[in-house]
Amino acid sequence: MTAATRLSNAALSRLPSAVARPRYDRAALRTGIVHLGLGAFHRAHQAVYTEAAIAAGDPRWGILGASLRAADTRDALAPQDGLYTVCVRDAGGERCAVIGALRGVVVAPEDPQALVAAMAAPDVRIVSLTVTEKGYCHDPARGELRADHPDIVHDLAHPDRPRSAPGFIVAALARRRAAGLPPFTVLTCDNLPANGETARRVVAAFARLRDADLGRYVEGEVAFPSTMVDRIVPATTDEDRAKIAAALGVADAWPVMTEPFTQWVVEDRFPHGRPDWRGVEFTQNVAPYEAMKLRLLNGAHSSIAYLGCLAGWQTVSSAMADPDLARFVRALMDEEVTPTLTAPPGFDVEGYKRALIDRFRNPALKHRTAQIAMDGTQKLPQRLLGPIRDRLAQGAPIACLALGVAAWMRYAAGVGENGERFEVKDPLAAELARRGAAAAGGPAALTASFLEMTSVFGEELPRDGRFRAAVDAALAALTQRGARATLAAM
Ligand code: CS2
Repeated sequence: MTAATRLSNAALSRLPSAVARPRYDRAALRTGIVHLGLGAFHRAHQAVYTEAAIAAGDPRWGILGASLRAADTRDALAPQDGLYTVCVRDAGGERCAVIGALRGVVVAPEDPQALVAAMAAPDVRIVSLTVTEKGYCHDPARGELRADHPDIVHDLAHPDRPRSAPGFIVAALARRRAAGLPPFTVLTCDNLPANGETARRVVAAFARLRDADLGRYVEGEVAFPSTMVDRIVPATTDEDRAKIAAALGVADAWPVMTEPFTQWVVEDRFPHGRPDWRGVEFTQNVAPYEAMKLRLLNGAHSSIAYLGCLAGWQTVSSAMADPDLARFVRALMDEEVTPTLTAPPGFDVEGYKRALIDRFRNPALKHRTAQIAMDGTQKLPQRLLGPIRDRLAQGAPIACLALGVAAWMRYAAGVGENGERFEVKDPLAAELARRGAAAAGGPAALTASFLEMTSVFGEELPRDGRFRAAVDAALAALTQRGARATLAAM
């Protein structure tokens, strides 16, 4: 890609008229938000809402993005002045918009102190996060910070050169406090239960480990509103890049592809101000929205992902084209998950589920099952095990939920139905591989070994005979008959 053919400020005026673009003065933007974990999801979701608030006339909310690991996003976006395309797709076609809210990208490991300094700048009012479940360095079953997590151990030893999200947040808050500046609001946008409260718990725990007074400051002075975020954003492919280049007439090294649907429910607690986000549902209680989304959408997603990887369905829409899988998803939602939910007041749960099924069927998205399958140890507790606990407390059956758990076990053991090897991406991948190999004796041995992972399953659930029996039965069926025949027989 040569510079002349690249998306940039200079190229904006030459874009085809159908492509939306920033019409405001980008040079007048200030940085009001620092976002940790600048992945495709943030760029297709929160940044789009913020772009609209800026376009409506408020230049205070430009975004500085930070990558906590890799340099690839910065390398793609810096040569194009931080501009990138959001492409919204469904069966009816696609619409492109170039987003201008991103003012720059920093790669934290290259210069951690520069990121801390940027977060401590007076104009910054919000530090938002999409660092994925594992970015909280916590024990997913209990939701508590792991003081023995390697990044936390590192950050306690080097508080001014952190690696982890809690490490950066606390370093910047300490710096602001010392400078007499108000704290920023910490806005988590990850798919965690009670995500604001969880973020507060791990950040405050880390601060306390640094010093008790700092811990009290975080607990007393910093706001951590909860959010429910929703938009399906598959990983961008080279084919997508080629299509976007054709639509724009210039190359975008990292456009993001998404669906028409978007939802953001936010607890309205921003003591230091926030953008006038339109289309966001502000509420005092995010919990019912979040349970609904985590259990219906993400719980179904993970089940589809593991069953799909086993059965050879590479995308969610191709899996949903199988009538047995589609029936299973409906049964999972209707019979087992819905009875565990308390819908938000006035909310149409039936309509929500119908829309979800349509979203899963969107043939234009090509959302890969292997992408959703990653990090299962961090996702299972809130997506499948929470509803299983509620069902067991109601004395109700869990066959569908247990099949999702068993499919994860079969997948996480690393070998597919035709002997193919899965590349299991998970922070606990080494332990999963060890347990998978040691349990070669059969499904019962595999269940027994995986259920020893208390950071995933907790202490109580593995002792529940009903849970063990349901997972054992599902895993035996998957092992003997395969995923497709198991679904057909359900
Ligand atoms: C998916 C989510 O990859 C995954 O685990 O379940 O990223 C999902 O697409 C989003 O939460 C949708 O809002």
